[in-house]
Amino acid sequence: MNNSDIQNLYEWLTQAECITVMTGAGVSAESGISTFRDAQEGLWSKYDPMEMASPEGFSRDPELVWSWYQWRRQQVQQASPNAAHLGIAELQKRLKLYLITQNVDGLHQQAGSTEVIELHGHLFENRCHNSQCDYHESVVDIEEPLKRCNQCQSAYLRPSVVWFGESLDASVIDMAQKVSQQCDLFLSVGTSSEVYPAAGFANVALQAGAKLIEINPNATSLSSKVDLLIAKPAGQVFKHLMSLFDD
Ligand code: BJW
Repeated sequence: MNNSDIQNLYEWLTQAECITVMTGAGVSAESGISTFRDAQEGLWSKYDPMEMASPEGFSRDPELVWSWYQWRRQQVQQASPNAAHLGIAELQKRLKLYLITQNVDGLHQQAGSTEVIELHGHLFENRCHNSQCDYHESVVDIEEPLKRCNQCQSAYLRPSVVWFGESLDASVIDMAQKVSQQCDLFLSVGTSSEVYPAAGFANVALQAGAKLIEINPNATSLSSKVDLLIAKPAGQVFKHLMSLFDD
């Protein structure tokens, strides 16, 4: 690891007045949770996103999609926050830092982060697939089979996550937009920056004059625009970074 990159990261973070961090699946990779687009192990190398993460896919085969999400819930239930989740939570205690995540795994909250702006929903919540019905419930039993909604008695319950073609919660988008515009440092961690509107928030920050930093072992469409690129796994970077706060 290049020590001067981590030293720069430390200095920019501690000198910033307001920081916004955007995380994606890569921040949870070192906790053993699959990413989506990594070539070898990413979920989309084995599963078709339009079958597993779209309302049309769920309507075609609800049993298949439900069982895939139950499997993902098991994977997350066995995982713990890694040094990146823990480091971000610690930074939030010391600095003015907003956290936006595309992840649905809840590991940032487990690590101690608060007021997390969750763009794509929550894995451990179900909601009714009928958009006219407002039924929501927390997941208690991750082995429960697919079931119909108790409230409307007709549609199936589904994970309370945002699939392709579905709108994100308007208040959540507004909040993400606001904190991206406000910050003077935007840190992108472990996202391919391919999925919108999430991928657009770095550009919002850039246009508002913020510095951009990316932590990702692989190049993304954001990499050419950043002021500092740290091409290493996020857990390793945060472990090193947080040791500088102890000195
Ligand atoms: C590490 C690491 C380590 C590995 N350390 N790093 C504008 C332009 C073009 C298209 C659109 C647009 N606006 C909307 C769209 C359509 C669509 C979209 O963006 N499509 C693109 C793919 C082309 N967007 C939508 O449909 C969104 N809805 C919407 O905009 O509504 C209005 C609308 C609808 C229709 C048309 C137009 C407007 C909804 C998007 C919902 C995304 N849902 C998912 C599933 C969530 C539930 C679940 O978890 O199952 O969200 S898909 C999946 O992708 C998931 C993720 O949150 C999201 C982003 O993935 P992420 O986090 O970036 O993961 P990866 O795997 O891609 O990348 C991991 C990265 O980590 C890699 O770069 C690695 O290198 C790195 N890494 N190890 C650090 N240790």
